Amino acid sequence: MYPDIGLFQRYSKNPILTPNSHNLWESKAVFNCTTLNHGHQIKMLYRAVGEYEYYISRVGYASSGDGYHFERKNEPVIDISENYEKFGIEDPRVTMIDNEIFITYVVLSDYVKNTPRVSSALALTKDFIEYSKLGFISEEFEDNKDIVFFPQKFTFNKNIKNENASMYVSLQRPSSFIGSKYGTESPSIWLYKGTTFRNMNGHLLLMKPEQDWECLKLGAGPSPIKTKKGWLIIYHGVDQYKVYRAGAAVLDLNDPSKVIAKTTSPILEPLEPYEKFGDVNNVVFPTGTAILDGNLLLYYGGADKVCCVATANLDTLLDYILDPFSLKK
Ligand code: BMA
Repeated sequence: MYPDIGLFQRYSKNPILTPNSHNLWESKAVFNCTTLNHGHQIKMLYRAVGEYEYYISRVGYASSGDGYHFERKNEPVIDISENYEKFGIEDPRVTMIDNEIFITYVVLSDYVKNTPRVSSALALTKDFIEYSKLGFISEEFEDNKDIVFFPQKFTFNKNIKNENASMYVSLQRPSSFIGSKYGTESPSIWLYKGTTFRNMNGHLLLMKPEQDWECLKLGAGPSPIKTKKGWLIIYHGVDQYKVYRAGAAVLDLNDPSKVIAKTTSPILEPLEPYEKFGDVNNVVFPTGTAILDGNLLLYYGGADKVCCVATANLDTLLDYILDPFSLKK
């Protein structure tokens, strides 16, 4: 347990979503929720499990007018329809790029010797009603999870005057990029660039585990948030006992391959019963954000069972990441 730095206030009525026994598909667990907000209107996608025999996940939808009270749809909105996702659709992440809503998610295509073959896929929507599935965005069976896109394209070399110079940028967690050749001994967060989202071949190591609480692996959480001080990144770190905590970093606004600062202590860790006890104990898994009236609402899965929210003042959070002593000043 780390000293509570008091940055985030958990919502007193957490969890905000719990399993719904009336709908089989979401009767056992609802967690790892991702969000998009326009003012106080918040759209949410969440991972749902309805049985433990195969532990197959689907994606449900909920919406809110205040960030805390959500109304859910009775049917999953992204259900299993393709062969490559037949053992589940997990951990969606939403981002809006040029008026198109990108949804990345993890797909389980098969099991080999009880181990799932995992990749990441992409779906697009304009309205959270119709969704089109675009297939894999990682190598097939690459075990590349936690893919989130930046909400805008970047022009890295301003001298190149062609429209292809504008690039999609994403954070990814390719589990096989480890060893001396890769510069990291544990699965880490890599920054990928590409002129199309299917062709993101340019990659570099962005953040690797540095602290005990993140020593096993790191993975990006919600889509990066553009702020005056840089791109705000919230990620999960896993320790040797498989406790999941949230950390944060700030990246350069024009060149997100530059890490300006990264927290040494977690910003949120499992402390409440709904974070400590569930289908997987001791998990805080951040996947969504909303900015309301200068506050950052952080949505996260608690113990792979429920959806929760905690709030921090955005400026205080940024100041803390850039200078951890700012809280005490
Ligand atoms: C990760 C993902 C998440 C899950 C977490 C903790 O690998 O599977 O969906 O919340 O583990 O179990």
